[in-house]
Amino acid sequence: MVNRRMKPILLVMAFFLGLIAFGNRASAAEPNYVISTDATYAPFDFQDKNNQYIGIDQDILKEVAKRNHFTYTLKPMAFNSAAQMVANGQADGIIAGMAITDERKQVYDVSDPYYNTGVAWITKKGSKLTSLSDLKGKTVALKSGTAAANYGLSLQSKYGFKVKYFNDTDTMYNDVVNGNSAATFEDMPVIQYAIKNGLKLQVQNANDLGNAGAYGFFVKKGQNPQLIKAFNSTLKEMKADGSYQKIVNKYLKSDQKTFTGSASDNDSTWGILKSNKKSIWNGLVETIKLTIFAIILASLWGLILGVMGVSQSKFLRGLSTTIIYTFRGLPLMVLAFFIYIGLPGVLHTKVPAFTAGLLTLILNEGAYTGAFVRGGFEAVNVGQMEAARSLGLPYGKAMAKVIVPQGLKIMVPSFVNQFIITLKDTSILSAIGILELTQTGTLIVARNSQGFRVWAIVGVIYLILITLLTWLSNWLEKRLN
Ligand code: ASN
Repeated sequence: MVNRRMKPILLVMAFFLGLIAFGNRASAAEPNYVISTDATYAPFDFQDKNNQYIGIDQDILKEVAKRNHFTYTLKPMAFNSAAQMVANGQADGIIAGMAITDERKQVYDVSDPYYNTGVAWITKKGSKLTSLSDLKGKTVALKSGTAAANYGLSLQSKYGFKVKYFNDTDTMYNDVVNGNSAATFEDMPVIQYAIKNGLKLQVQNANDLGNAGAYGFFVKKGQNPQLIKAFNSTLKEMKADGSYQKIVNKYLKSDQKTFTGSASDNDSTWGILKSNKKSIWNGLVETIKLTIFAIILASLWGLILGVMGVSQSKFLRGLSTTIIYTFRGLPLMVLAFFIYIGLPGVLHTKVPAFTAGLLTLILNEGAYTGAFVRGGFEAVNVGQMEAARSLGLPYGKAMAKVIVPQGLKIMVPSFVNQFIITLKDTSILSAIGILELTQTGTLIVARNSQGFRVWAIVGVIYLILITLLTWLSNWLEKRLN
């Protein structure tokens, strides 16, 4: 029975794995590079309402690619992960409002500077804190892995503040706006832009910025020197022919709040939904895709682990227990980072984010599934196996014909539960830059600062999805019984 049912599932599985493997191939005509970026770093790197990445960095990068005849695949994510992607060889280069520092020069090769920056310390608008010494005992919000965070940390012991880390600039800003953190450190051009677009924060050291420096385009040390050369020569040309200035003016001189800020979205929930429908739809599709693949493949993997767990072989039982123990014990995000950011550095291969995310889900959800499948088989009365064997059925046949069908029935509620958990767990994969629903929400909030409404919308969509999934599972459950 299982075999007959498994055949089409295996075929579908093979087809989709093929799609994943080949879907990311670029055309052979022009070289294709993987470039990572910070997903929410206006005015340098952010998304417009049509899901397109825009900003000073993005416009320059587009021009560099065009003039040097290459294409690129953009990987937008949290800055810290984006930088690690390059350090580990997962990405060929990074443009992310990334400051040129001596430490970074040890790990990366860097282009000529293209934009001046310096670190500001920032409080809520109208705050009574005006000197760094006022921060004693207070909490300061920092963004992981950034030059601004390092600058903040260098002042920590002198001024006696506590620190708290965030992955993206907007969540960090919000922590200060909401009064959870007293201050934050961020690059001047970035905070200036946010304030201009209505964020209720205030720079305290406008005339005395920390670590004055400049942004550059980075590649891993010793690799892709042609990209640095291309960037530098195009930057020079663009400065000479005025196109560089035009890009800067496009984002900084416009008086309208065209590119970010709540003014560009109608502030109502309906308005937000309407003006972001395309990106929300794309995020939803990605979440559904991940969930479906993960549910099918993790269930199969879990079944295999479960069958191994009750097999006659001590070795297989031990192997199953070890795999379940390991992958149930690892937090999902750690596993995702390990597969996406850690492994490629050692294996010298690039793993597409979707594949890494899917593999993470299969290993994690599969381990949970394996545990309850094993339990389900064990729950089928031992007498059943003995009876089947005494009727002359070999072990394999007895399993397939007697134990598995009964065990599966016991497991159905656990499967349904696991499907729902899998759907919710896809949101954790936003951390490796998969543009699913949660990451889509992050990007929209980065643009319109409407955290309450956007997260309410995203939450309701998840609830609808879970309701549909539950209905579907219940329907399947009835059919199986
Ligand atoms: N400005 C940051 C840095 O240089 C990068 C970023 O947050 N996108 O570290």
